[in-house]
Amino acid sequence: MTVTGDLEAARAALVMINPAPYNAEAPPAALHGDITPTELHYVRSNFAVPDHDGVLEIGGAVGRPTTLTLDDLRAMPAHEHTVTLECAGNGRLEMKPLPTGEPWGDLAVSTARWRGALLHEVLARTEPSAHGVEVLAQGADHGPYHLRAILPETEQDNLSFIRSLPLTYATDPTSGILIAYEMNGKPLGRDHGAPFRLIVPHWYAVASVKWLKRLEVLTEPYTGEFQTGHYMYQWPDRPQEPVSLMRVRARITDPAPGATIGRGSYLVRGKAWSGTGPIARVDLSLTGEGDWQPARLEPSRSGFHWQDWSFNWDADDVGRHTLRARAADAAGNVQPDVPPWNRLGYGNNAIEVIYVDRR
Ligand SMILES: Nc1nc2c(c(=O)[nH]1)N[C@H]1C(S)=C(S)[C@@H](COP(=O)(O)O)O[C@H]1N2
Ligand SMILES: [Mo]
Repeated sequence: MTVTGDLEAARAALVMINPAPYNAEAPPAALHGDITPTELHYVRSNFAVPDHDGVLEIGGAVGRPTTLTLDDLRAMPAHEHTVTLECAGNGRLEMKPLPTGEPWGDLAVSTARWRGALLHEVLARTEPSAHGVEVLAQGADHGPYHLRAILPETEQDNLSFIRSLPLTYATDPTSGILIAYEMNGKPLGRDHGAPFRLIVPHWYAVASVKWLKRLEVLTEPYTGEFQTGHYMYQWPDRPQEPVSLMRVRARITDPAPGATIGRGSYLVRGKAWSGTGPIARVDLSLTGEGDWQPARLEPSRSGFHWQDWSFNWDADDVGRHTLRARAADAAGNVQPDVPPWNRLGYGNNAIEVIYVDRR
């Protein structure tokens, strides 16, 4: 099978948002289980899938610049984390006026088992300088970029995907950041960052740099296009802020929007997640007007991935019903009623509303 054929097969079950660069949402079934099967995991790429020579360079303000191969990473202690990734642009389509950017519906979110070496253990080997402030992570992907928010004209023709993380966060063992080489028990596929990528739990997935090529310890904060141009919340009424931790959010996975179900008892189910703390509660509204009632919430299993919730909905009144689910996390963050509009359309965690008919 050709490489193109492999990619086509890997993409068959997804809902395409953009053919090139390839961006695709997950189908609703991606949220049914605890783990999203790899072929149902959403894909978001800013450039075409690159070739990667299999070598990771680590340098900058470090005592021991290093290069690592896949075998070197595999020789280190392996850790597996189940992590929910959500694109910061998920839900953009519901923002009005519609911001520029990929027109994501609500399914640029998925959960997989990621296995790899711990970033802090890799960095420790290179002896980062005491003057280091950030770690830059560069993907092997690059190309022309015409959506630039800050770049001068001259740099737009060949841009690389580069992000940075605070060094204190990257070297903190509790962050759980991986240089992952396996997804759901198999080597990473090309769309998901082969041969290895960062997985940064709790952060919007823009931080999880795919096709990882270079790590560099910096003594000054990084200010590239994907750090301080795009992936910034440009609020209409307050200073802009970088996109970082995922905002608290609940989704209803059963019944499906617009479904017709019978009378009597029905188990409404869903997922909830947040980058700013475990989910503390999920409430359901069945009237469209508040009257919030607590759902049963399953405890967080890994701390890095979505939690299940359910609600026994007993109703004998036929006709159309409005269901809303609202999550709050342990840090006290609660979902808003309307999308928190910002110019580039990030972080829409507005309460989901669906209609369901009972017959
Ligand atoms: N190298 C590279 N890494 C990247 C990106 C990219 O364009 N290039 N996109 C980021 C964004 S915006 C998201 S949402 C996630 C998507 O990861 P996935 O395609 O495995 O779901 O990858 C992130 N890592
Ligand atoms: Mo994203």
